[in-house]
Amino acid sequence: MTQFIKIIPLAALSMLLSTTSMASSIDANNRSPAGHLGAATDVARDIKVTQVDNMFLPNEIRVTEGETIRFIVINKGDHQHEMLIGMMDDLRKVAKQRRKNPDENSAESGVIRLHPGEKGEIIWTFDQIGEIDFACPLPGHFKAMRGKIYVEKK
Ligand SMILES: [Cu+2]
Repeated sequence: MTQFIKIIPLAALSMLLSTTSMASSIDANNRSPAGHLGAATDVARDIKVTQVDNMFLPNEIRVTEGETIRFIVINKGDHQHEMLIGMMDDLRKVAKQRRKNPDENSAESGVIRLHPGEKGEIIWTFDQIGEIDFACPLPGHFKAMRGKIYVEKK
């Protein structure tokens, strides 16, 4: 019986340790370090992003920690393009899905698909300092059509 009681705290400790080491990519609230979809009422400023074949202009953007941005995205290319905000691992996963099924309707948050000449927007809140990626995950575009968002200290 004594032995049984001793085992429990050890097991609990090892569970705690493994949880802590796994938590490096996702925070305690299960949120992506890239941020999350924001509310229109929180928008601090608009940033215009133009899509061409196959590039974003600009492809480097600076924002401040906690800031909510309305990205106004215009497709000036001759092909469909998407804009997806996230950590590179997540973008790669979506790009892989698009290779399997390019016409699949995007269910991911923070993604927009535009036909040539179309305009759309993504409202996004940046929670943490760091480097966030954005890209067009469509097949043949993903390697070239990328950009960086630098989230700086307030
Ligand atoms: Cu594209």
